[in-house]
Amino acid sequence: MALIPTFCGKDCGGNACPLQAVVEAGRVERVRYNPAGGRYIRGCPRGLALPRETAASDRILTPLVRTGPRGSGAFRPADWDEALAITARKLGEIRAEHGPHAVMSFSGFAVTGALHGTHVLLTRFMNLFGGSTRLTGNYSNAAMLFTLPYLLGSDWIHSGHDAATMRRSRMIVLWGANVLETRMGAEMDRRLIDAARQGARIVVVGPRRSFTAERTGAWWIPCRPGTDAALMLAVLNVLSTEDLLDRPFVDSHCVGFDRLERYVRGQEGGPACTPGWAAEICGAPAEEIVAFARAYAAAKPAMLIPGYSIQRVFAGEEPYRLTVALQAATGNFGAAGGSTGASNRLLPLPRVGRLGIPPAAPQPSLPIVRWPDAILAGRAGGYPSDVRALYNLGGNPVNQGADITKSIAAFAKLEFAVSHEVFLTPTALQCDVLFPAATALEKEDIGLPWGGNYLLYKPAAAAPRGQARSDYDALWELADRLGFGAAFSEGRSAAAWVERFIALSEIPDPDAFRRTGIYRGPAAERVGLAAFATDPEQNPLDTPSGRIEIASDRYRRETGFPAVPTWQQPPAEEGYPLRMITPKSRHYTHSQSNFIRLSGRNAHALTMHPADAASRGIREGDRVRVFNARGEGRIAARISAEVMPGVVSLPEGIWVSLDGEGRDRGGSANMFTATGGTAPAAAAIMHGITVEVCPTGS
Ligand SMILES: Nc1nc2c(c(=O)[nH]1)N[C@H]1C(S)=C(S)[C@@H](COP(=O)(O)OP(=O)(O)OC[C@H]3O[C@@H](n4cnc5c(=O)[nH]c(N)nc54)[C@H](O)[C@@H]3O)O[C@H]1N2
Ligand SMILES: Nc1nc2c(c(=O)[nH]1)N[C@H]1C(S)=C(S)[C@@H](COP(=O)(O)OP(=O)(O)OC[C@H]3O[C@@H](n4cnc5c(=O)[nH]c(N)nc54)[C@H](O)[C@@H]3O)O[C@H]1N2
Ligand SMILES: [Mo]
Repeated sequence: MALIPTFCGKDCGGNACPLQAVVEAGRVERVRYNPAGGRYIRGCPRGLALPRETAASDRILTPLVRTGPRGSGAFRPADWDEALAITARKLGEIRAEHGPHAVMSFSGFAVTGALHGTHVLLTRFMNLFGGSTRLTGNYSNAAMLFTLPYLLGSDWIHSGHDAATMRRSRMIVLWGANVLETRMGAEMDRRLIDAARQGARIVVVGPRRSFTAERTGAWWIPCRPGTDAALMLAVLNVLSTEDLLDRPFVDSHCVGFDRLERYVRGQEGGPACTPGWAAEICGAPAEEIVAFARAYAAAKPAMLIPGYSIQRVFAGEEPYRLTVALQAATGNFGAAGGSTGASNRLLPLPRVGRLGIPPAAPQPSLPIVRWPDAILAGRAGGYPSDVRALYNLGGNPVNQGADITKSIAAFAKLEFAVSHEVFLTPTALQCDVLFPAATALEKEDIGLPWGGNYLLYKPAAAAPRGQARSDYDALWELADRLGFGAAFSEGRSAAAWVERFIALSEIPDPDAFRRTGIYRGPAAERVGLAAFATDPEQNPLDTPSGRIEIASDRYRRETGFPAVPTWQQPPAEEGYPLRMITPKSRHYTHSQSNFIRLSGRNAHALTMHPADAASRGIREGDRVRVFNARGEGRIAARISAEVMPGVVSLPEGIWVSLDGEGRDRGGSANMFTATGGTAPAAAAIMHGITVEVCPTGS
């Protein structure tokens, strides 16, 4: 028996958590937590399921070539030679006839790591191919990425907070963050539980009393999906009118806070953002908003951890701008035990080499949420290119992008589509060629955590099953056939790259790193933008004013939206009175749900409030019809007051399974989402979706 350090390397909220594979006779018998991570840097049950993914009976084990209509599932096995030859020929022909930009590059984020990270691998490949139509942003946090530079300048990339500092927090506000399920770093969950035990007050704001709220005994402040900006503005109103603001901090660190204050007091033409005003919009009682504002102002330091959920809604830019304003208003910005109000992820990792992306000539690009529209409408519809082929690496865009019906129509228009996959996913079913991908346990790599001061190492715990190959090896072979293999690989095997990345790193003892699987960076308890917070004169931010730009005229000029964050009412849709949220499930990573079996209380279901169920004649366990203008699905109902009235919750990630009428029987959330995105960031909208639910048969 051998114990081998490993990690998942998935875009799962942890991204690199120390695990250990128990290997017998070349087979991974099981995976357990790697004790080298200590008390806090821990894996989660999803990591323990890695052997199930690798050993799954429905894994793709040979290259496949489509023989029936797209989506039919008719494929024949092929050998690598043939599958590579078909792909090289098709891509080569399309490039010769229409130019490289006729290929859309869906460089997904499903796999992370210094070498095998799918986003970098495919971007590197396509840039050497001559370019492609690129998809910008991501489904996770595109509104955050858009707004933070206006507030914090280029310093935004250091605006994270370290989970280790939670022990100093007297209050931890999880605003739309469900970290006991989404993790947001391998350390967050245990640190949060410990902080709660030591007396930090935990507050959860959102449309459902989440598992995190339940487990930490949190104060749950209900807030309807997509209405966080109203609630935040009301908190600022109370802080301003009750003189609870940290004025010295605001005066020395912010510009434009006075304009925001005038706005929340109703001195800019709009209504005053009073607790009563916000209560009508967000559903939290006015007295509770007042009580929260007072408690938040009194508890110093207070950490505010925003979930990405709050910006994956209509006008999601605004709440994200306001989380930063709240942390500044209370003087918690950049304090130990406080935070900047931005993502916890934004702190530097220890230095290590990683695969690079060679430059490319300017290429057409568009926001990722609109990929189906770009294929369907092309240049005639105002998109930058006419796409004929799609290369997908590390994504399941049909299931995970918005509007599945439209996504399938987009695939129908393609001449050629190729994926590297482990399973026959809804996207894979639409492809012409599938390359069998090696799994996390079958690859050597260096793990780059989601906000953490450490690095992980894993050797391959087992040889790839069947004919599976790592994405790196497969792309190298394909690059060879297209004439740029040497540029793609720089002559290095996967093992040689990992060796080089370690040589380029700050790791003093590579042998220990390889043996234990972990290297910890030296500085403990890092605080994002602490130097600026301590002395803004000496350490100004890289913004035009050197301060936090609470009001940004540049934002107004460049986007046409107000300089200060404001409340923007999401549009209602006649006939669809319920608001759907589509949170992450604790049990699986996005659509990597097929090899996880859930039953009983954990089974996939649509959760609705007892009042909404009763008024529709729906009982616990009934299969219900869920629909809106974009699609329809059937799914079991779960009835619980853990969601607010008017809200239904459907975990994202279950595979779509269409019947002959185009209705889903699987329970996939993206039957209902739309591809338009937010404005101005064009970020995905995946919460607060308007739907109606009724019993089947009606
Ligand atoms: N288990 C698991 N964890 C993951 C992932 C996974 O696939 N599985 N994926 C990872 C990835 S890639 C990402 S980007 C992150 C995303 O992390 P988040 O975006 O933070 O995750 P969500 O589950 O979408 O939202 C968190 C919670 O916000 C609440 N919520 C929904 N809408 C609203 C709203 O409008 N306002 C407020 N206040 N709350 C709302 C929901 O109750 C939900 O549980 O998660 C990471 N963590
Ligand atoms: N409704 C709704 N939709 C959402 C979200 C939501 O909250 N609600 N969340 C969004 C977010 S934040 C994100 S990040 C996206 C995630 O969307 P995706 O990244 O598309 O989702 P995944 O299911 O994690 O991964 C895609 C595929 O990668 C495959 N894969 C696994 N390992 C490997 C490998 O080693 N090599 C290769 N080539 N493939 C591999 C898996 O089998 C899986 O099919 O989903 C978004 N979609
Ligand atoms: Mo994400």
